[in-house]
Amino acid sequence: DVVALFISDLHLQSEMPATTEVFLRFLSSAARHAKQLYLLGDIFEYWAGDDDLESPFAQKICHALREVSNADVAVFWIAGNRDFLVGDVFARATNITLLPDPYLFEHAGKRYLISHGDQFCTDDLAYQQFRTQVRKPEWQAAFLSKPLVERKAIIAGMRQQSQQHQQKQMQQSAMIMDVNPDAVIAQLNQHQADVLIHGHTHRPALHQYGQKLRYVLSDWDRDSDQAKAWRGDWLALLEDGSLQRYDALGAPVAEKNALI
Ligand code: OKV
Ligand code: MN
Repeated sequence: DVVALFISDLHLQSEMPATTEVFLRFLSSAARHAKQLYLLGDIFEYWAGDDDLESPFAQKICHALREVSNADVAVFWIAGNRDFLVGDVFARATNITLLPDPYLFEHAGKRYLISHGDQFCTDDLAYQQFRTQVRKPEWQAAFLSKPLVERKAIIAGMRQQSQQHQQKQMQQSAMIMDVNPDAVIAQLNQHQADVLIHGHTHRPALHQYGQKLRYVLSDWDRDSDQAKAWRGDWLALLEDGSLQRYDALGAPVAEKNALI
């Protein structure tokens, strides 16, 4: 039996329907066999505010998430750096439970810490500064007081600037900086956690620090590059406390154990 499933970094947006279709299929099949489903951030490419729930795209996702919880699967959500403006209205509409980042739970005598993962990328100082600002309730209140079209224009501007910056710098991969191992170990120790599960870096792997493990989820983004090897993994927590990775087709994937 599957205790919980973990996914992240789907980067869903209406302009890129292929990934959305794969997600909807996942929600109506594999997700139903678990007691709990954890969405660990960047499910949306961006979320401008819960007043955007009326769009056909949002309605489709919202309805599909509701159907999962109607099928007796508890759905939990940790915000990513692209969908941190998901709020209580969205949570009520979808019947998901919003969790703080990081969030700790216990199963079979082990302690699991789950997170989006961007907080561990402490070497990216500019990004951490931006994160601190946009996570402030006052900043969010001011931003959400702007009209939806204006918020979308601001986000579009940021995305365009970020793309231009990447092109200029010719370092596409450097945008997603990896976690800082010291930051990871500090959090694991602080929470006395045995296992950390996170996304954000798009570098799926299993890392080991002494007795402690760090599972990194893959992204699901296929639309942006059809030639890219298909990823869309999910992690399953089993009754015995072990974690098994599955590929998009539901086949078990062996971990490449990257020892640090
Ligand atoms: C994504 C990263 C740029 C890292 C902004 C609300 C806000 C969404 C957004 C804007 C930025 C994503 C969506 C981008 C990731 C970067 C730079 C570094 C490390 C808001 C909702 F702020 F306006 F409220 N964003 N973009 N980075 O350009 O695609 O992950 S992005
Ligand atoms: Mn992210």
